[in-house]
Amino acid sequence: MSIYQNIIQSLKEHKKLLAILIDPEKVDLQHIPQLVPQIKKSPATHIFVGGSTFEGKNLDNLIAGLKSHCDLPILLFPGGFQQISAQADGILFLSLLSGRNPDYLIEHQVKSVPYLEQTQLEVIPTGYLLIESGKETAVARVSQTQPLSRENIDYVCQTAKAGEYLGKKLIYLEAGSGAELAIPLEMIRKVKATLSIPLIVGGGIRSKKAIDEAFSAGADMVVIGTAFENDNTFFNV
Ligand code: 1GP
Repeated sequence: MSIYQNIIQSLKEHKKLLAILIDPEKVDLQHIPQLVPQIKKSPATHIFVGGSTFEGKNLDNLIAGLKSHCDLPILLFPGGFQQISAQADGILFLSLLSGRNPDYLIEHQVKSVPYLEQTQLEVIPTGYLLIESGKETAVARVSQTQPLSRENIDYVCQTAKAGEYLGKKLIYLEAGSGAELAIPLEMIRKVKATLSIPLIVGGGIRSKKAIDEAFSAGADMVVIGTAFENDNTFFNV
């Protein structure tokens, strides 16, 4: 079964999904043997690998290291076309629908095709929506786009639905890594009600309570990066 079919199947069975995000700029290869047991002890169902500013160096080795110790599906979560590795299982093929920068709507995607064609990666079209979260985030800085307003939930719903109509298979509501404010629960609720495809929520979620609240509001998958990065035992206590 493909990774995407598995996600759909989990949702049918009312199972919630949790991805741990590994930023290759912050994890070195020697650290993997200590990191993986903590991932295995956690409730994670997926591993995402990527970052806004990473240039792709050592990505193959990092993913091969993760794979040799752990059998969770590994999905690339690329900040740019350089972040492609045949070692992963799939790729969230992101299009930054909240922004109006053609580079992140289509240019990186076009540039990535020759690299993707060298791999067997499962490509999952994903509408990526950056939402205002307090201070400027790395995604906004690197993509040179404005996040969508936290207040205008109707417009966020409209953007998410446009993504679904464009054929995206997932919608990702992103507050940004280390965001001051996570995605508002009311926004999760309304976007979920609008969509008939799975909803991923991430950015600024730093407690188990916040994870549960995001799930209860309607997130099908929650992404945890910084909280696990700062404390690898985050899920165990
Ligand atoms: C960032 O949504 C992810 O792209 C995770 O964010 O690092 O704040 O958990 P955090």
